[in-house]
Formats: sequence, structure tokens, C-alpha cells
Amino acid sequence: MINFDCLTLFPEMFNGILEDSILKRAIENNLIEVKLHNFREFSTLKHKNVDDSPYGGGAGMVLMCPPIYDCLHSIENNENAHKILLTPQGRKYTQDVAKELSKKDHIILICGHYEGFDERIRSFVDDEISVGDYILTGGEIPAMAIIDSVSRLIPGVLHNDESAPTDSFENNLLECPQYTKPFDFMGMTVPEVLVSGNHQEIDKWRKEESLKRTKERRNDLLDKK
Ligand code: 4G3
Repeated sequence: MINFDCLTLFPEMFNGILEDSILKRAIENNLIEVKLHNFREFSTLKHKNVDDSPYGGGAGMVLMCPPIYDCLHSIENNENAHKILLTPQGRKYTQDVAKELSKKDHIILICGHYEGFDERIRSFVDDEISVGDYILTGGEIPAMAIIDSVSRLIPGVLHNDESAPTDSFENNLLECPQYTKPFDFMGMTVPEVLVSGNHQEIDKWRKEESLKRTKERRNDLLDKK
């Protein structure tokens, strides 16, 4: 059982992934738990503001400390949880990071918006993650990417036919080409080796094609091997 708490101004954004069949089933089977917390509810200001203009001047708004601090501290056992800030300045998210996080039992994800967080918010967390070198309007999509990719590594979340350890990145290789029926689609046929019934030859072909594809598309992965 892994417990996710998510601090967000837009909890409804998570409805999609939580109602998707695989994560929904994982929640029903008590393999994961996801709780959403709208930190706007912790604002003590008259208009429930959670951001303000930056000290020193300039454009944009900055998320302020108090609502995030109070929301974080309203979560039971927050002191023992692995607390993550989602920002473009974090360490780069990879399958290895997903594996590392799948060993935790309590993860708190903090999603920001606007131009960024008050720097002092960094002192509340253990980790800062970026899902890639691009800017989104908020940290919700990165948080969902983490919840989804970590959950599918929890034993029992995926069924046998939904595969896990043979996937791309588990061995730092891209997947080989795959085919299913029909054998002939508009004159494009399936490689003969795959219908030969010779499993030794099939395994050899798959390994070679995997390596070829990784060399062509992601030579950087071969350096990691
Ligand atoms: C803080 C994360 C939050 C500062 C968040 C923008 C992209 C990522 C935000 C900031 C985000 C990412 C919210 N965009 N690459 N937007 O993981 O500049």
C-alpha cells in the first residue's frame, strides 16, 4: 500500500486518472490511496489568496508559504512522508526515479502554479522533481505522471497481461517491433520469423531489433547500460 497526498489548487484535474480502469482498480483493491488537498482552503486572507507579487518588484505572482505550510501540516504523519515539489528546476524524472519512489509508503506531491514558489517552501520538502525540460501551467500533470508511473510498479497493480518488467527502460532498451493479426494488412506482412514457431530464433530477432531501434533512436540509453 502506497499513500499519495496531493496539494493542488485544481483537485478536479485528477478525476481522469483516478477514474481510469487500472488506477481505479488499484484504489479499490487498497494497493494505492490518493488524497487531494486544496491548499486554498488554508488561506486566512479575505479573498482566499494563495499568491502575491514578488518582493523586489516585477511581473507575475509567487505562491506564498502559509497556505502550503498549513495544508502540509494538516496531513497525518506528514513528518515521515517523502515530500516532493513539482517544478521545472527539479531533478529529471526517469524510470529509475519511479522505481525509487515505488519503495516509499507515503508520498506528498506539491503542485504549484503561477511563476513559482516562495523560496522558503523548498525548506518544507525532501525532493524536487521535473518531468522534463518544458513549462506547464501547473504541477498537476507532473504529479499525475508520478502517481501513474509509480503505481504501476506496485505488485498487484498490473495484471499479467498488462506487463511490467519487460517494458522499455526496465533494461534501458526500447521495445522491439510488435505485430498482431491480420498477418497481411494492405500488403504489409509480419516478419516470417515471428510465425516460424522457432522460439530461439524469435528471442534472437527481438533482442537484435531492440538493440537496433535503441541505437537509431536513443543512443543515450546504451551509454547507461
Ligand atoms: C513552479 C513542473 C511551478 C515554477 C511544473 C512553474 C513544468 C514542470 C511551475 C514554475 C510546471 C516540470 C508549474 N511546469 N517540467 N509548472 O516538471 O516556473
